[in-house]
Amino acid sequence: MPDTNTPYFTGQWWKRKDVKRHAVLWVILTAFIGYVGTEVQVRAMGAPASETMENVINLMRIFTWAASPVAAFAAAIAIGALMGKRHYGDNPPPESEHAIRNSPRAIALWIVVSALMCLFALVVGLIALQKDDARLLDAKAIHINVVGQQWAWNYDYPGSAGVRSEVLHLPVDQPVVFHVTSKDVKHSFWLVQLGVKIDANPGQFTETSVTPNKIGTFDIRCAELCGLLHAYMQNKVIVESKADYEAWLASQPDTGKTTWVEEKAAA
Ligand SMILES: [Cu+2]
Repeated sequence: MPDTNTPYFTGQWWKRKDVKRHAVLWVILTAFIGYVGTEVQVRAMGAPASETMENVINLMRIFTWAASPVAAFAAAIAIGALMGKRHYGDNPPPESEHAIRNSPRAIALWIVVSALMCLFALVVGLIALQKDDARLLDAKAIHINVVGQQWAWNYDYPGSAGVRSEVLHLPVDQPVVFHVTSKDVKHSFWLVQLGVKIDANPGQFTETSVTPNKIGTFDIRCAELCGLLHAYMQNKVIVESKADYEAWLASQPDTGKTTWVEEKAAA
């Protein structure tokens, strides 16, 4: 017969040793998962070069810190169970019928908290998406065609009568709309520090936009496994002053090429 004076039976579950152990683990793991999921990742991606990327980082911080207690709770139970006293036998230990498991209050709290967290993520996410869509309609934006192929990106510039480059040039503080497609398989166009990533699908155009706000050289990568040399499908974007951008555009040979899509339509 178990001792019914222990916290297992008096309803004072918070006094239980294993509950305390799990609580400590929970706090430590929340901090660890939150920190790795935000600061370590943010640092690996480099300083943001657009407001879009600043928003991405903010969203990442909010979502990760909101989710890390949940992930940490499951991890704390898994790790805590390994650390605790083992129970051997065919039947559950007598103390397994405890207050939390059968408490309607605990179950209701858990359901309400998770539902609120899902709702929060949905609303914040929809607001962020809506901001991106608004930029696509900016009348001042310049439009650049982006074509992915195994294993490089090509850019066609507007109003340039056929300037095509492999390194992307952009004027600073100027909204840009990218029309992205692929010549062969699926790729994903990723401007790392500008916070833009969108699929490049063959036979289809996807649109995305950004306003770079920092002069410098930033990374472009393919973010969709697209074949043998996928890992090498990376290049640079040079964000420069409007004058430098226009000088560069004027210095490029006029290939007379139309955009790849127009080429295909003409063939
Ligand atoms: Cu790829």
